[in-house]
Amino acid sequence: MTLCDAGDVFTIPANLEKSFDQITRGVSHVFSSGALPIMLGGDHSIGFPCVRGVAQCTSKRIGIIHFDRHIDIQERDLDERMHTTPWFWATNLPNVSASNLVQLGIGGWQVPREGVAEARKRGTNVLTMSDFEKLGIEKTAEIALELAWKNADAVYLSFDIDSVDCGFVPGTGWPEPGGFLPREVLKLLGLVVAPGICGMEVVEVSPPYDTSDITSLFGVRLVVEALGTLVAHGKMGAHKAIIDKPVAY
Ligand SMILES: [Mn+2]
Repeated sequence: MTLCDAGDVFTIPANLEKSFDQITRGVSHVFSSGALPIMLGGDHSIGFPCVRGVAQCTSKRIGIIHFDRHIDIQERDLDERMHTTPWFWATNLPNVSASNLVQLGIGGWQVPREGVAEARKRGTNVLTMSDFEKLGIEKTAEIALELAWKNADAVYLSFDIDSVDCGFVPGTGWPEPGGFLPREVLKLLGLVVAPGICGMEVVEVSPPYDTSDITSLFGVRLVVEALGTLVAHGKMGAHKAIIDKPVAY
């Protein structure tokens, strides 16, 4: 495969809305070229503009598989569309249905009631860490794929690093004890990526909080696992089939 580091999107961190517009432009530019966009956050607020960047290049329906300890679907937080809100806005997009949003590993100690109420109202698919423990890796992947791909044409992958137990990923803003273990989440990730993805983000990695770069290394490992899986299953480039709309800048 040919890899290209497209560099940083030029954002204004103090202006979320302007940053969102910049991120959407960057992602749609990469996606519409036929390349598979992989975004390294940044906090989880980028989930909305990243999905929007892909979604505006296609008339097809997009599902989302979301690894996180947090539900991230309340409308606003401190009056802003910040990192607790991306799926409220992403599932408002015309071709991104909440019924195709699958949220894996939910149940950390920072899951606000507004978000839980919104997820219930919209009918997103939540598999908590307890569900995962009962179901096991293969069954969880099977359910996630069935729901994310139901009447959808492509699936976007969002991976919040805090879905992993904080003992393995200290470099994050919301460290959560009791999350996925590295080996099991790498296997789960590979299983859900196997049928193909139309984009991927790894968010909430915060190098200033990290120790010996272990969180960054795990983030890289997630990307490598996804890319290797796409190649192994002949799905690298398959996302190009859904590009059917010109992008307006
Ligand atoms: Mn999170």
